Amino acid sequence: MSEFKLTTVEEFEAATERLLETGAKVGADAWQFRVKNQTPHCKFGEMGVCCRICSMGPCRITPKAPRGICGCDVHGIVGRNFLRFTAGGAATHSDHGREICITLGYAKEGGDYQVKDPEKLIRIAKEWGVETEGKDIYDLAHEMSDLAQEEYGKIRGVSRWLKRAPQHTQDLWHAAGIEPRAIDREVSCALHMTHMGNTSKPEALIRQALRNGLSDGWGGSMCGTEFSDVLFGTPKPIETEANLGVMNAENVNIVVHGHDPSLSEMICEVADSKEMIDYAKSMGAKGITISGVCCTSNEVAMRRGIPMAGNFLQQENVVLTGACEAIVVDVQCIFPALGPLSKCFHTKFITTSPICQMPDSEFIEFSAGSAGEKAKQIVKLACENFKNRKPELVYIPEMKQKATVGYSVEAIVKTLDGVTNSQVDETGTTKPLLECITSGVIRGAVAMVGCNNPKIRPDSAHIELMKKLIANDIVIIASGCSAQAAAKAGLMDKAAKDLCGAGLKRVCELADIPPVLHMGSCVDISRMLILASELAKDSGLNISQLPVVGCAPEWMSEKAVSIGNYVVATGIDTFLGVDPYVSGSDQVAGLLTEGVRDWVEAAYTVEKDIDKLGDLMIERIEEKRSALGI
Ligand code: BF8
Ligand code: SF4
Repeated sequence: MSEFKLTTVEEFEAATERLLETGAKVGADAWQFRVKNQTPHCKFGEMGVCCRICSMGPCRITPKAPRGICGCDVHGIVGRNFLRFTAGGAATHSDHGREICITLGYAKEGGDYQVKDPEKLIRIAKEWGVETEGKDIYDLAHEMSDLAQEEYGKIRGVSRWLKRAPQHTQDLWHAAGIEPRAIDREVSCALHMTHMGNTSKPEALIRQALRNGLSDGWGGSMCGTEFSDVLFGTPKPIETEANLGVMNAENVNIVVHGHDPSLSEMICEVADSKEMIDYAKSMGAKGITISGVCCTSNEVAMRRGIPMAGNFLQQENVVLTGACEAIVVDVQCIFPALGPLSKCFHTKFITTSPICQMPDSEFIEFSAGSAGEKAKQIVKLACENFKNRKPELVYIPEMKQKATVGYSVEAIVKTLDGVTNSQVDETGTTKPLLECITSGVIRGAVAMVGCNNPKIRPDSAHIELMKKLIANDIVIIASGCSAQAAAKAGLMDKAAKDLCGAGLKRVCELADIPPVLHMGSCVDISRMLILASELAKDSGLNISQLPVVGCAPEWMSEKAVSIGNYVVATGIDTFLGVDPYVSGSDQVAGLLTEGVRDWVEAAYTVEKDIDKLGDLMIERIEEKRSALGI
């Protein structure tokens, strides 16, 4: 048996260095160089004290200039900026969710898109009070597609998904006046509130930030996750691999990047056909390798075992291998840098969405109605590009790790229930997991999420924190680029159990799971909300009492702030390694780190010292255990 060893951040960096050498030969730029030109960053921006929402400004708050021209103080400016940041993230996740709801409307028997999980569709329909008896599954899919899209603009009531939360949580939201209404309305309302001459009271701005976050997590993102499962299947544990070594020098390499699985699913489907594999062979390749970057990668890894080439700050690296025939992107987290970079190589940079158009890309518009045909066009183009590869520029770092991914809530419940109950029951509960927690075999759980950010040595915070937490018998549930950092390091290999404390190691052995569970993309953080809700309901506790915290140590995007807000608003303390541009206002920072606790029983902690961040999480988990007397 070969000995298991994690891949270190130093090894990641050595591979990147080698790739940057290739880049230097062809005059390629990279984020490592651009970051030098952009630092030190503007202090006003970092503190959140610059306002440019009207053309009397920009106004910057200093001790000598304590108010903007309109008279707004620093707290109003910082609070407005924070709310706008949230609205950007909530809109982005939710619009992705809407696209999935629209795609559901195109599902048909034998079509490009089909209902792969009819049971889940029926379950959601029943939850929403829709008659399912005797109904054709595709008629039901179309009816649900309409209803889900209506969630974005309904004229009365609150999000349908809120009912999934424990009653206590729903009561808190009601009392705090933060139950999200129509999904689009909360984004509009946030932009309205932050227009010149509207709200400048921090408390009102932060309340709306939570509400807008909730419209994402318990609205748009939940639509995205749930209906993606209906269309593409609910993830189950599946083996895959991660890191650049998953690319194959002898094959046509297509890298899918972005977030919306509608495109990547179709590319995978088409690339798997004999017709396309033969076509690749006719172009001199041995076959086709699809790999992924960012959340699109998480989506297809969870459902198809498609390997993960890397996460956010590794997106340029895939092109620098010189072996990428096409990088095909849908939406979000895509570096505009890929345009000019692809021009230094033979790589085709293919944009596909009107939402994400970039210079120096080839735009092949993708839509649910013509999905199969467009996917075929893209895969063919990549195959034809194989002959343009410059062999002298090809270098793929031999670096990859095995990973078991696909831990949806359904899969976690089934896996753990299977260990304790000899008769696996389809409607299992979270009770076995709760027993592990209450007995102390597992001390608690951390939801590790979010991005990379050059402000933090890439992946180091994710990996170091995970190692520390699992050694302390804390199980990790990961998503987004955090999940990919774990997979690249080897923490999603079942053999990583040897790095755990004795309790968690035992659970990993009995349940045959890795200590870091891959729960999907960033919209899939809605799965974490459901898991927390189920744990609370099954234990009779409030979510805020569970020894569970959230953590985004390397976050960078507006989406991450929206996520942070809905995780906190759901009653889960959230730990950040990067400041959300609020240090300029003690009132706003105070609300976020303490004040909101009065409304939702949880708050943020911001700590840039990553080791300390880990200690603080462990401390919080132990505090919650003591409060419960466990
Ligand atoms: O939505 S973790 S860098 S890829 S924003 Fe983007 Fe951040 Fe990665 Fe997915 Ni989420
Ligand atoms: Fe300045 Fe007020 Fe205009 Fe902001 S809204 S730019 S603080 S005048």
